[in-house]
Amino acid sequence: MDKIIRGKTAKSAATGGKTAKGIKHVASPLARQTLLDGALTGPVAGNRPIPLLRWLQVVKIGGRSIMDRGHEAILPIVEEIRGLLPEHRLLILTGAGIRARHLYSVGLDLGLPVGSLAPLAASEAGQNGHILACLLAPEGVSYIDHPTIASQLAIHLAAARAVVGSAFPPYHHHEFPTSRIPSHRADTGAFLIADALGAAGLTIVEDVDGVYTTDPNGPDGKQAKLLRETSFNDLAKMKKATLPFDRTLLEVMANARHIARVQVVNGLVPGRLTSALRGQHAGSIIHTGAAKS
Ligand code: GWN
Ligand code: ATP
Repeated sequence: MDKIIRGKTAKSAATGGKTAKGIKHVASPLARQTLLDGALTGPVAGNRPIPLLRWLQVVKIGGRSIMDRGHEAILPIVEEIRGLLPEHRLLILTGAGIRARHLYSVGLDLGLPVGSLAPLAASEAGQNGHILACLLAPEGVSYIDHPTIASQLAIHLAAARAVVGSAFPPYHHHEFPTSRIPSHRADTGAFLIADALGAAGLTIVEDVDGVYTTDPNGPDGKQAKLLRETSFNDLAKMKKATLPFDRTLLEVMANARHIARVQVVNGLVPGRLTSALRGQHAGSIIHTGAAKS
């Protein structure tokens, strides 16, 4: 007997009830269902998606913490990335840094809405990516734009061991209006793309040894304790504490499908990024919501 779905048989619900000969019906378990009822969509849409690029390592390079420091910080990390290329295939994503902070202050002073500020700041992340890609060009590394990351990443990584892109998500005028400063910035963007691709991992490169109980460079820095291992949940409970990444990263971590842990490492200390990509504990490991599934 056919299964009953809201008073109809499964067969008639899927076909819209039409049975006339010669009409080709496309059966779909979501046909004629509301997409708003999790109990109905869950069995169809709740499964873990296939990982598209499970061999990919995503590395986010801090805009303010690394790129803004110029050659003293950039050249050693470029050298370290060169050494990593034979071992890993990398999507290197850059943050926006100080130029975006300046843009925010000018834009906010003029009253620009958040959806106008988001692409302005994002373009600074792209510029940092172009800089990094130029330095890695001898190794065959190029900057690739957002649409290319979306649709042609695999072919580019078949031609080169790594590519560079902007870590900002392309939300633009769709940015959430919760804050006047775009809330989904480079760390959130790097996580979203890494999780969407089913990458092997995400490493966030900063200028501190990891996530501390409080900003180690802030007024209470002396009390700051390094959290070598923590979770998105525990960090979300630290409501007053600042973090070395966008707070929305914690929200997207909660709903992660693939990336079970993120490691935050100090890019000013040679070897930390290499250790992290080799699976070693080199900074702060943050467990995400995907860890339990
Ligand atoms: O310009 O450096 O991509 O990869 O968010 O949008 O503001 O754009 O508005 O493919 O689409 O400035 O032009 O710029 O950084 O984001 O890119 O060089 O439409 O390759 O044209 O999603 O790079 O840029 O800034 O990333 O983060 O032309 Mo740039 Mo960014 Mo390039 Mo991209 Mo935005 Mo495109 Mo886009 Mo816009
Ligand atoms: P972007 O890529 O967005 O330009 P970034 O990731 O390079 O930025 P910041 O956003 O400035 O850099 O984050 C790194 C800084 O965060 C550190 O230098 C540190 O002073 C600060 N910070 C704030 N709270 C913490 C915390 N709880 N633990 C560690 N660092 C913290």
